[in-house]
Amino acid sequence: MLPSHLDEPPPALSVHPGLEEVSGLLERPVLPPPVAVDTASYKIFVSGKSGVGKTALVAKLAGLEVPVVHHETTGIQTTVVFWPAKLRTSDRVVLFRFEFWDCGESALKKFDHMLPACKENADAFLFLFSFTDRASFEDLPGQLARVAGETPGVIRMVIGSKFDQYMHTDVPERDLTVFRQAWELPLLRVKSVPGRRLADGRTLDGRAGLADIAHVLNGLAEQLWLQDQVAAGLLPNPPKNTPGGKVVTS
Ligand SMILES: Nc1nc2c(ncn2[C@@H]2O[C@H](COP(=O)(O)OP(=O)(O)OP(=O)(O)O)[C@@H](O)[C@H]2O)c(=O)[nH]1
Ligand SMILES: [Mg+2]
Repeated sequence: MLPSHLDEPPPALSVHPGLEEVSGLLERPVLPPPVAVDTASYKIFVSGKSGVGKTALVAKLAGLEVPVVHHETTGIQTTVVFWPAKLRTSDRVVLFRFEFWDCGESALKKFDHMLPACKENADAFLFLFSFTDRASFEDLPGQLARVAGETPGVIRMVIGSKFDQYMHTDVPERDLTVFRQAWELPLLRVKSVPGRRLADGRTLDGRAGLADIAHVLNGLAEQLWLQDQVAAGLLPNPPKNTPGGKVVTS
């Protein structure tokens, strides 16, 4: 099954939303015994202005409660999310292990060692802006230069948060079009709002939560897998600035 947000299938990868597990650092989800699983681990740095929704997004990706009040993240917070995907070329299942690095913006500014620590050995950068904060959108080129300027090989994805507030947006579609044409980066939209509850009124409805975030984890898995295939010489290099050779939107 192909993710519905793709215009065309990525080579060699088919992602199955609906199988994700939230696990602690020392565990990993158990899949049925006949399924041979390889684990592919990646470090992902989540970058963006204070209040754009970095912590909320990571919580949402991990299937956890989303903080509704803004509490500045006081240092670096890491969260591990497992995401299984089945390769199209074989029946092999790859268990993607994403380690998200979320650092509060004020801590990043205050302590010089934070940014290098977050960037070190990162496989992907997520650049967040908020649809309700024009300055966070205008800050993107600066962020891209600061964070990814010296490491052009690292996957870069742009994420517009607070998409549920689109009616009140400060970032109209035409600006996104201009940005996409200039940067040719994958651009996704998210709404990190508290998820639907089950009948008991308390427990989060995991299936509904998945529908909100599957496109982000699928997009990441595709970009990272593609990069690994290129690095291993199994696929030709995509054109400059376009991991995957095209822009993915959702
Ligand atoms: N409506 C809505 N609110 C959101 C969304 N994402 C985040 N928020 C809210 O925005 C506020 C700030 O979100 P955080 O995730 O704490 O922001 P942050 O980027 O981690 O900020 P720092 O840790 O200070 O760098 C919180 O009140 C969140 O509930 C979203 O997609 N929609
Ligand atoms: Mg935070």
